[in-house]
Amino acid sequence: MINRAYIALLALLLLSCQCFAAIGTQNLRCEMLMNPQGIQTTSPRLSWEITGDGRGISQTAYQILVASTRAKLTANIGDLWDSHKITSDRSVQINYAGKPLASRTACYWKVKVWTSNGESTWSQPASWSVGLLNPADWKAKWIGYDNGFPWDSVSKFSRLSARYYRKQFDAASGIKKATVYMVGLGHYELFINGQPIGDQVLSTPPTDYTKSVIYNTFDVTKNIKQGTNAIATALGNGRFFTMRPKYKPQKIKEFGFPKMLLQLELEYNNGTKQTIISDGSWKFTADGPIRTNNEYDGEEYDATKEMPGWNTIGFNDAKWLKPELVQASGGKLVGQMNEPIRVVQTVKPLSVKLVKPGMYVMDMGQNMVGWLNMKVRGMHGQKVQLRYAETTQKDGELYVANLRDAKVTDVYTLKGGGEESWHPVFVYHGFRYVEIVDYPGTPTVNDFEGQVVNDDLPVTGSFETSNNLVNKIYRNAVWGIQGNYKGMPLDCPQRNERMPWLADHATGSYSESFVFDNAKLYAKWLDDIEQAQKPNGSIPDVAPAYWNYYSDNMTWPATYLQVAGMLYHQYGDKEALSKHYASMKKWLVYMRTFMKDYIETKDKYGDWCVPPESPELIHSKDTLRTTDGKLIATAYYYKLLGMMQNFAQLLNKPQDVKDFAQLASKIKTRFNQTYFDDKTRQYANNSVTSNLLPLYFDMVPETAKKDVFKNIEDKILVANKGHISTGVIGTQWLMRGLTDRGRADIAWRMTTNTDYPSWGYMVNKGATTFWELWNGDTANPSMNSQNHVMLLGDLLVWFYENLAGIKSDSKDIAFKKIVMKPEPVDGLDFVNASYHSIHGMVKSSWKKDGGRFNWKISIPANTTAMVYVPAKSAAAVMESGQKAATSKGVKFIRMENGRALFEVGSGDYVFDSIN
Ligand code: RAM
Repeated sequence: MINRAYIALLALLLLSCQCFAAIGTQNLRCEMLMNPQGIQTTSPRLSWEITGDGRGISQTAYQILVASTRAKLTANIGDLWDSHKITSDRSVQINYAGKPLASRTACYWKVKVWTSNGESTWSQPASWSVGLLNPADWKAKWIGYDNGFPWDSVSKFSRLSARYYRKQFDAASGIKKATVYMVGLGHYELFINGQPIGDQVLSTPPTDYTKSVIYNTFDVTKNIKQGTNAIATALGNGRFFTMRPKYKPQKIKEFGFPKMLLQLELEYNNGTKQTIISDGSWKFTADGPIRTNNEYDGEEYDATKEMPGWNTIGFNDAKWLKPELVQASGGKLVGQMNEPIRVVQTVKPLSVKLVKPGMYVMDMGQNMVGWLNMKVRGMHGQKVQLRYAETTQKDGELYVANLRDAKVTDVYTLKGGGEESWHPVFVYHGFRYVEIVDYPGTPTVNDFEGQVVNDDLPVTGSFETSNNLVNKIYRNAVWGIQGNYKGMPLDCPQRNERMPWLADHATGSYSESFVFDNAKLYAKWLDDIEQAQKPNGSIPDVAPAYWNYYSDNMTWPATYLQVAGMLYHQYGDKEALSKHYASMKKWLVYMRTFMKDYIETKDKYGDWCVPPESPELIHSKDTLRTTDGKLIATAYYYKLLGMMQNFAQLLNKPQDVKDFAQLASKIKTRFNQTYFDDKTRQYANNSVTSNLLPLYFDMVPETAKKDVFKNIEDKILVANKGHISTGVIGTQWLMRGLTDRGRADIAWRMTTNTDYPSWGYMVNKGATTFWELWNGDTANPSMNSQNHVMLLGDLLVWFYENLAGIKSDSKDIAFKKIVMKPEPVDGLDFVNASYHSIHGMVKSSWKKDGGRFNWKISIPANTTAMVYVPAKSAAAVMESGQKAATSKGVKFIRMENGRALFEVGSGDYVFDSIN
């Protein structure tokens, strides 16, 4: 019997754009992704999530309807696409295959599925709209002003005031639809009739603006009224007018003065159309309240310069200037496909203390990224100064040495006459402490609110254990990860750098996917990286290449392949591979030119930031601690060839598979001849990284694997007394490398250390995020951020895949088949974790109960799981009170290394085993 009530379809997801519509019982944080506007593709991918009671629900067929109006969809008319019933178990990443989509098309869609439990009803509808696909769709003109004003200065520490633009226009009655397409470089705020449009901040997203420029699309039907309207924008500098212009021009990319492009399209009920564009008829001024704004140095806002009503009708702009028609920056216009940056949460300060007359220091209790909203009362013209830092000095004053020459100072000038409330809009800060100077009266924690600003990504994971230190490490990691998302992943959010360094998020992107749905952010980053590739194939270390670093090493650019692989493995995003395959291959072919006799000679950073021998050092000088750069580069080349073979296979390129395999085999032979010492069974200097890379990348001869692993064990346990000794490279493979060979206990030991060097050491020293250096409390401040995520390595992957035991199968990717294999290491009593995969929610909660192992799991509909229950025998395992092997929907497969392996379909299970 078909019981429709028991199957609900959840989450219609347009993966290549941004749509999640929640249906059913679960409450995803997904509203913001619903109904994406102005996507830049004619073949969006559709995914849905099935939820239902009972076990073993699998999809047998689906039908998608896409309609051009809501009414048609309601009437079940798929005038754009009716897929009809398609026999398939695929429920994610289905390419739209209906009528060709033109610019501006609105699409409403829904899906129904047939499953092992019967047929579902139609899902709730969701929608998307197509952006402006052709350059000819744009009638608007770029406007700006390619100069500073007398109060501006263009120098190393530039001061450039915000520019304010406005225009009035008349609209007739009977507006059916109004859509505005907006680009403001670097940042913009947009208003219609005084109302802010959208809740995004720090938009336009950062790109290399000579390659691509992202526009936003807003439905503003409700904002336009019959009669006269005013449309207005404020433009800030962002990455466009760079933070250090005219300073080291060979290193820092400059784009020019802020500019904008705006097109407002009105559609009337009677079929007529009206378009309002940015052009020479606008007015502008730079003599408004934002006197300067600069990501490194801060924002200065003079409320005495406010222009009441400037963004509404009737404002007298007679003294304002005419903007110049300026050159486009050269980049292709593309609709935003990744989530916008928003204020995602608020933080109440812990304390404010007077440190010397007129100067207070406030503690937010958390190293956070965003800004401060301040309430203040005082006299006209009084100035309050806010300066931000991650730590304080002994005397309680700020410690700013590690921010290098970033001035990180906001200044607010009061207009007077009552309570004023303010926060900057075109800058953000990375800080825990704030110095408050010249605040009128006594500042209290109630006068300030921290606003956390980053890409607003759905949270995918939760992770909690019986070990408090591990929970703190996890918590700090989450703060670090989110704080470093700024439309691209950054290295750090506070000093005069804030650059999208590639290797910082190599395995990191994979770790982060367990915490946030980072699929679209990283798809965007792959585009950034591809756009940064030189014609000869070279890929930089920083992309977008705001800093001109094309050092041609292997490990930083390798991130390009690692991220593409992550998107495929975690989300089933095959487009990440197909779109970037040619560029990845080109890069590898280019790097081949630096190979001498199958050894890759190019390396720059080595195993960056290993724990140094003395506390003040940034980089170790001890050749026993560091790892030979060529060894690293060659091992990476080999590893990447393996990944490329896989990609080529998936994309049906058999000749490439062969070529890559042949080259890989030659590299392996030469690598072992060069670095492996048959007598000592060691690679190179026997550092953990030297042995780990070949072992984990499968380069070690079968007969030597045990011995090589023994060297790693000895190095960690004996020489390093259970401590970590790897840097940014080794740490990416370490925890999994140990666990795969049966030594999760060593990984656990390193995780729970609290003395130097360890993650726990950072926590114990009061860190609330992660440090750039293992010795971040003592090292030279010239490179010592307190909020870097690169030393996390594969720790979070290990938390989820190994401690919780939630992992996608490597062939049946994207959690279509799930490998549930926890490591109940000694010292850990329970883990409660969940991961919202693209197929649905996976849960794993295990606890040790006397001699019993109790494990609750949830497997989403339309997936299966291989479940490894720690047990002496299959007979010792119960499931929901039954013998597991005969329990409904549970199939015993075999015993494997002290675990009983079962196969299950979707549903909730409770396993109990007696050990
Ligand atoms: C530092 C960056 C980054 C790292 C590079 C090599 O300056 O902060 O973390 O990737 O160096």
